Amino acid sequence: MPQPKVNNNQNIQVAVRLRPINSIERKQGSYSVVDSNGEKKEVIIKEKLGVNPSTRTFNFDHVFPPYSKQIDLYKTIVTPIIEEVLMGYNCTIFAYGQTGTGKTFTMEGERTDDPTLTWDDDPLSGIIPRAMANIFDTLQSQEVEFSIRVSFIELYNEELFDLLGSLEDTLRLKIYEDNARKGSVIIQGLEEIVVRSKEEVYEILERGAARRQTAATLMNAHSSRSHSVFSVTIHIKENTMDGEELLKTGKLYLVDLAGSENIGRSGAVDKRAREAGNINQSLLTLGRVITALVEHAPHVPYRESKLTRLLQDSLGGRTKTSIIATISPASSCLEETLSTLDYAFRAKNITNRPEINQK
Ligand code: ADP
Ligand code: ZZD
Repeated sequence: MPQPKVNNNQNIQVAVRLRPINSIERKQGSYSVVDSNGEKKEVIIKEKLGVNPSTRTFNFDHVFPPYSKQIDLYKTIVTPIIEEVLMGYNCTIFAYGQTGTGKTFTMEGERTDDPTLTWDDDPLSGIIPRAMANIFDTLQSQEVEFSIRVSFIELYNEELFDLLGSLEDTLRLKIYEDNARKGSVIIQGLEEIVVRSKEEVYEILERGAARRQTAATLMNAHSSRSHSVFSVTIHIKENTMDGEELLKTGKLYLVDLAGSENIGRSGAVDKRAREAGNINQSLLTLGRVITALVEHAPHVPYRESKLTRLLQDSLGGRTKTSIIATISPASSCLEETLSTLDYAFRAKNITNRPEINQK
């Protein structure tokens, strides 16, 4: 008899992180128009001030107020995701928001200017280094065989660059459909680095960050227009109680998206940006894919950009997906903040059907 299918559908989880107002914004006469309540998971926007004030409240799966620490965001959002990756799920975390709101601060973090601090106890380190340390610490404490590979790519102007590849290569990569696995792609020539211990992590990250810096200078590229995708693939061989071998594969994508400032509230490209030729095909297509999924449209335009081809499975597929939307409290950013919140709120309606990769 056919088994009744268990419902393992899961919506995309959406968190919002509000950064502190900074001295530049203060100096320019900006004031805070955003309040947040971490406990109630609310973001409150003061749309109109003065005698007739009005506010708008948005609810999310998690809300991180201005002085939330990197470790708190990590524990709340990422720790459970690492457990799922180690169970054999594919998981993706996107950072979405206007340039300058903290996407890179959240995904990568920064180094504290204190030579006595090592990378793995730097309070400013972000999701990528913490996830790598967390994965090694967890697996090394278990009696399992495992291997870990990472890749780090940058997508700029619909071209892929390998941030961990050998320097002689031109570094431009091509994507192909993977005929063996529907909805996934193969990036030809992509360097996947085997990481054998926690001690090897930092020099790999350093190499990626340095390479990106070089690429930005060479191409005159603004990092605000590029997407970066860090991936970790984990293979685990486990012996079950009854002496069987269990092979699990988990994959984690950590995606720092291009600045969302040219995408209007309707999801269309802002007219000025279009005229200036600043159309980010991948970011635009991501918005269209989200719209199609939310509206249950018959056709989802995954194939219209590199980013959505690469991350197709994270959007309506079998991956567990989370979005961290980053916003500024400044009055000067109000329009963009509302646009980011609308976008993020809509994405909560996307359902994925996560499946474990296990043999
Ligand atoms: P984005 O990647 O969105 O363009 P960044 O991560 O580069 O933004 O952040 C812009 C600036 O704001 C940086 O100087 C960063 O240190 C600071 N910043 C961002 N988020 C926070 C935060 N939550 N707390 C403190 N400083 C932050
Ligand atoms: N956000 C910094 C890198 C940048 O834009 O260059 S911070 C983290 C993830 C991926 C790559 C680099 C890092 C980063 C770092 C900084 C300097 C040298 C190597 C790595 C970092 C920050 C804190 C802890 C570990 C790594």
